[in-house]
Amino acid sequence: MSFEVKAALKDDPDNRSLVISRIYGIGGKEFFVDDAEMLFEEALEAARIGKIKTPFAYIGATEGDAGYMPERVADPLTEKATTLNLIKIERSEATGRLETKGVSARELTAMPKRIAPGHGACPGCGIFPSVDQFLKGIQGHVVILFHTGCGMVVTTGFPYSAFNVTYIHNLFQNGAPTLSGVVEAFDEKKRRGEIPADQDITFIMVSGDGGLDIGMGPAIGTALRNHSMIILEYDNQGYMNTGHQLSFSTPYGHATSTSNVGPRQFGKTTHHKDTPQIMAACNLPYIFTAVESDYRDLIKKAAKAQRYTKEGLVYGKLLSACPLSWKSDERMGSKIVQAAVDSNFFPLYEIEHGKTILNYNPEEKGKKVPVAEWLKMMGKTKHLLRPEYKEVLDSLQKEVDRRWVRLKAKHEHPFL
Ligand SMILES: Cc1ncc(C[n+]2csc(CCOP(=O)(O)OP(=O)(O)O)c2C)c(N)n1
Ligand code: SF4
Repeated sequence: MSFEVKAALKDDPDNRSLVISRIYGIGGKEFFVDDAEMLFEEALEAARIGKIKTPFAYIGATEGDAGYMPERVADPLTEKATTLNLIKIERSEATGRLETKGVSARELTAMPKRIAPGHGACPGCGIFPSVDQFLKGIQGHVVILFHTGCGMVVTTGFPYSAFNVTYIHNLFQNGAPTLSGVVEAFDEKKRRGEIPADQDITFIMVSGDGGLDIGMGPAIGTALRNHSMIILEYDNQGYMNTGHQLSFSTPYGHATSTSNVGPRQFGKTTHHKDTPQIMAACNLPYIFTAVESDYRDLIKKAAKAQRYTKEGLVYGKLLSACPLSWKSDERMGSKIVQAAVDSNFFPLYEIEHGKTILNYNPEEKGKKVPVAEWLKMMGKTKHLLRPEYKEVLDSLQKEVDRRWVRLKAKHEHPFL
């Protein structure tokens, strides 16, 4: 702002005003009345002596120790340590789809954790079990970019980081463009011979559902350019990091801090955004949904996702428990996401080269439950079971049924 002020003043060449630049509030630093008074005193002093002693400075910032080096607490993971080659992937001649073999949870415990334990997530948070399972299916070097959000905040408390691999953080509008730029730089370096041509790195962007509201446009731009990377969304149905506000993925009737329940409100007033179908419309080579309660399915999809990056962008969505906002028992996360699957709210499916495949049909397994069975497990939706909210519950059930029938039709019909 001070540049703008200076530019406006100096538009008149005879204007001799002095301008003092001060930055305050950076990094959440408080700005007090005393600080404002001090600013006025500096300005008066400059006017009195006709010059500025310090034209530019930060208020409240403490000068750091230039020689400070945080203690190294872990060695970065090597390509060798993370290449287990346990999962076999082959393209089926009959279906043209990739088939996986060898997804053994026991054997895959040998995969070193790319995200170390000991971060600051709430007990029962679904982000890390889900992302960790996903990473078990990914071989070799990875570069991970996290959008802002709980997943990023709880892993990166200065001066430490929970990442044992190369990690980038960027904001919602910039995550997908940043990582796609890194992918391009990597390819260019290979082309120039600065990196061995056979070197592989898998590039993964992790975002919350809020990050894929605010960052939807850039994610679609990345789909248009079809960069070789994975966009992995953990959907906890709200903007948790900033205080549990609703996102577009928050389902109809669910209570959040901005979709309340009371005499005039019944929770969120619109149905949830169907992000996998948006990404499907972008014609990506591979799209999937998964949950931690079906870890075998999740890991298998990770292995396929890695293989499909050879053809371009992959998008995957994980439904991820948030006991704090869902107002649920922290031990129940896995059961709640499974109930979301069994009620057909969150169907497990993949889309390979435009063909939709349902991976699990609760109706055929005799596991199908009404959405109410899922909703009763969370405090944020318990009101929907009361008679006065019957219309809201019915509307959610109807929408879930409608989307399920449409998905089943896509599964069954070769042209849908
Ligand atoms: C452009 C922009 N708008 C708003 C914010 C503030 N902000 C930080 S985290 C966050 C919520 C992120 O929600 P989500 O992506 O769902 O992740 P979660 O916190 O649920 O893990 C918001 C709105 C921001 N950092 N940048
Ligand atoms: S608020 Fe929710 S998403 Fe955030 S760390 Fe806690 S449980 Fe995880």
